[in-house]
Amino acid sequence: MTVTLNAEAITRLTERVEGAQTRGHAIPRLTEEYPAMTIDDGYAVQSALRARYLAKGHKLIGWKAGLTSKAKMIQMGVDVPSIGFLTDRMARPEGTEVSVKGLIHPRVECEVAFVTAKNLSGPGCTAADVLAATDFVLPAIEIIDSRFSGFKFDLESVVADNGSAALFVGGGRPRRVADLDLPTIGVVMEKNGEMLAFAAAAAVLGHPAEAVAMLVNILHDLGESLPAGSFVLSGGITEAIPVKPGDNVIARYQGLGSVSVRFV
Ligand code: 0L1
Ligand code: MG
Repeated sequence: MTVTLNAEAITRLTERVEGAQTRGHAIPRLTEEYPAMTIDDGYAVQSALRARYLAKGHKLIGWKAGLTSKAKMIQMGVDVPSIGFLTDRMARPEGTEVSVKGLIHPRVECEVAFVTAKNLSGPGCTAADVLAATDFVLPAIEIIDSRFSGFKFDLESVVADNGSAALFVGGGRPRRVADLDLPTIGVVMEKNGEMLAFAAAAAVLGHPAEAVAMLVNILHDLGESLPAGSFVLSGGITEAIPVKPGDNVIARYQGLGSVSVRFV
């Protein structure tokens, strides 16, 4: 870990990001004030943010891998994946209306979610370790919302903003990984009846379990591990699609069913 910011700067940035997340207002990239900020500084802010939410009673339920497909990396102009934490307050039930009130410029991503049955820890966690520790997988829609103006950011800032995590919806048909050829699963994203994106799950680092292994290894660098019973979003399979109130989104997963969300 190469944390260069002092404790005071980390606290200031954490309060700034928390304010933007909870009040739903856009802020400039953190690197505008701290141009020498490192990715580890971003994770130091993210960890402090997590501690603040947990102290307020939010429950940590899992983690998300972000920027794990070439489509996403190209869309956002970065070349390294990231991770962020997920809490109970971010979960929304499938088939209900999801309010975008309080979000700045939400976008949706279709992802494979993993639910783990065994603890996983790094270093050296592999996709095979992840598959052996997985209870089941299910389709999910992640609703991301960068708190940076114009959805323009750098990796340092987006890591501090918890990888743009906002809300997520799991659904479809949970399946055991042994019964699936996960990388070949096709996913189609429709908005208001129009097909906007499609890809195979292999778009996520060749295999979504690779993204979960990457996440476990980053957790190790942060002094953390992934406990059994965690819910993990493995990363957007296609690029992210903007949404607004009135939009209906459906993500159809071959062999895993579909997840739908109506935004209000
Ligand atoms: O889940 C994601 O891939 C989002 C990572 C952060 C970048 C973004 O906001 O698009
Ligand atoms: Mg995502």
